[in-house]
Amino acid sequence: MVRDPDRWLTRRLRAPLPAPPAALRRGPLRAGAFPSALRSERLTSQLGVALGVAFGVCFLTGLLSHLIQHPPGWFFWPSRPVWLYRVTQGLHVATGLTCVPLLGVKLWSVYPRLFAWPPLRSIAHAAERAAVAALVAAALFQVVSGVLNIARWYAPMPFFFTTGHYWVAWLAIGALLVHVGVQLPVVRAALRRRAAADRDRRAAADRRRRALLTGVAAAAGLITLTTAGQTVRPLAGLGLLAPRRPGTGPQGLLVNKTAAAAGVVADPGYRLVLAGPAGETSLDLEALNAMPQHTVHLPIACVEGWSQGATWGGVRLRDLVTMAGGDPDRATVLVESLERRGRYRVSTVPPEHVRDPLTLIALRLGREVLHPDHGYPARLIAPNRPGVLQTKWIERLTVRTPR
Ligand SMILES: Nc1nc2c(c(=O)[nH]1)N[C@H]1C(S)=C(S)[C@@H](COP(=O)(O)O)O[C@H]1N2
Ligand SMILES: [Mo]
Repeated sequence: MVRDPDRWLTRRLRAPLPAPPAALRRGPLRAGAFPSALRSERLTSQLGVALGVAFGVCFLTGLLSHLIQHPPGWFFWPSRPVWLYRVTQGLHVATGLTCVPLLGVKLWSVYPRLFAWPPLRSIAHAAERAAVAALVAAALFQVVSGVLNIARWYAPMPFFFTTGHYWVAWLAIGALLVHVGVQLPVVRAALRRRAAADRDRRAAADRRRRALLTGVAAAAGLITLTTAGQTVRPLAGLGLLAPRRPGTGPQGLLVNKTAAAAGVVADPGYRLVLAGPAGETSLDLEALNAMPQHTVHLPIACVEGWSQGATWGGVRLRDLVTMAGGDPDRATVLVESLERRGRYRVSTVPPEHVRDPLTLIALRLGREVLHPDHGYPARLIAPNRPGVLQTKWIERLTVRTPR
């Protein structure tokens, strides 16, 4: 009978495993195969803290974006301030891209451990290594898939980006929390340590470590700047991992999907179908233009990190809800596009956005009629809403008022 199962298990897990034959100890497995004095627990710890912060912010802002696009019953996302999503999603993409150099150097600082000898000291050691492997794989997956998505290069991804990126984020954050739990004592000791011995050698190594960290910070800063360049015009000339240039595209505004790509062609007989408690009607462009017109200045804030403000003109969604016999303060509106296929042809506008007087069915950009690529004849533009939910080429609005 086992007296103390806890200690028994610990002893079992920590019991040394037989070492593999020493003859296998060649190449990178040799003792002293990685002589760089630049690698240290201190460097790895500092990079780890920076990476942890960037990853944490990236995870939270990403989760927020996911919740806005797939809101569960308890979730509430306000329509004001109008720029909030622009900021949170900009942060998501910027912190994600910052992880590229941080992760690269951090992996460089620890990869000799891949060749630790013996490879598996005990069952506990094997479990630790497996957990680190899962973390590294998940983190690399997130960074690589995110960069590919920004570049809109889907060929290397044999899965739907959003779903893969979302679920692996949970894997990564779980593995990260375990990793932090295991490494926290090591990190704290490494960050505090100031051994008196070997002062000169340490000073030289410290200088090089600082130079390396400065390089990493500069790379991270440059990437962040160029990401911000997707939103902040004066920085738009730069562009590293962030390929979009604000101000380009028809009517000076970026386009994610063109009318041609969506298979939408202008139809002179266009009518907007409006369905609600009062039944179904349809409005042609003349009727829409005869309604009270409003002008708003609102950004398109794409999930991929670019955003750009523009002046839109058109009809308030709440006026259309009233016309359909719905309650403009409580109704939800289903928006459907003329686009026949495509994941973003339908979106739901929740009550707080329907209610907001800034939410328009836009007919104009500036003083001009919408360009086909911006959603002609009519598109949705609402405050503080992800670009992917700003449905273009609207064919039908269905008003639903709760009982
Ligand atoms: N019907 C439809 N609407 C759509 C899309 C789409 O693919 N189909 N793309 C969305 C995305 S991802 C963005 S960022 C915005 C971009 O609007 P813009 O092209 O006018 O800048 O439109 C949104 N509206
Ligand atoms: Mo987008």
